[in-house]
Amino acid sequence: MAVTRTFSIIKPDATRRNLTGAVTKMLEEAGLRVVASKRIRMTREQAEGFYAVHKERPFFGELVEFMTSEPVVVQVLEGEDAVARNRAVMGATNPAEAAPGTIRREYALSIGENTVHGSDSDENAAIEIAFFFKPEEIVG
Ligand code: FUP
Repeated sequence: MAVTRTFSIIKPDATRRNLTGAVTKMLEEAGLRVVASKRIRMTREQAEGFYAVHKERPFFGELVEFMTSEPVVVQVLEGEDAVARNRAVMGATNPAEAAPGTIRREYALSIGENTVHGSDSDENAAIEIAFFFKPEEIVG
């Protein structure tokens, strides 16, 4: 297994409840290192661009509204097999299906307000990291 990077978002339902530290602690305990992090208020253009793959889905409008409703924390995470490691600690998209000990089981409110985003492949991780970070902002 190689050390790789993935992209994470701590979503508005978590920043609103002051859970940035609690979520980050679970990421760190899962063996991931935060090598870049910034708190931003996502613009509509950023949210629509980031989630363009879901444009035709019925929940797209709600998703964009939610992601722009409060600040988010965008992060680059590094670790052994980072994409899979992060997906494992995140848990299933729907918190009702998320395994015990996962972030979504612990903190997510619903399938929409589900606390964290994590890239689903190395290819998408690279695209998503470049969407929010300049290379010099990532310090491994
Ligand atoms: P995930 O990779 O687990 O974040 O899940 P998806 O890429 O399938 O979905 C991305 C985001 O769309 C979810 F985090 C929340 C939102 N979504 C809904 O609001 N309703 C759905 O039925 C599915 C996804």
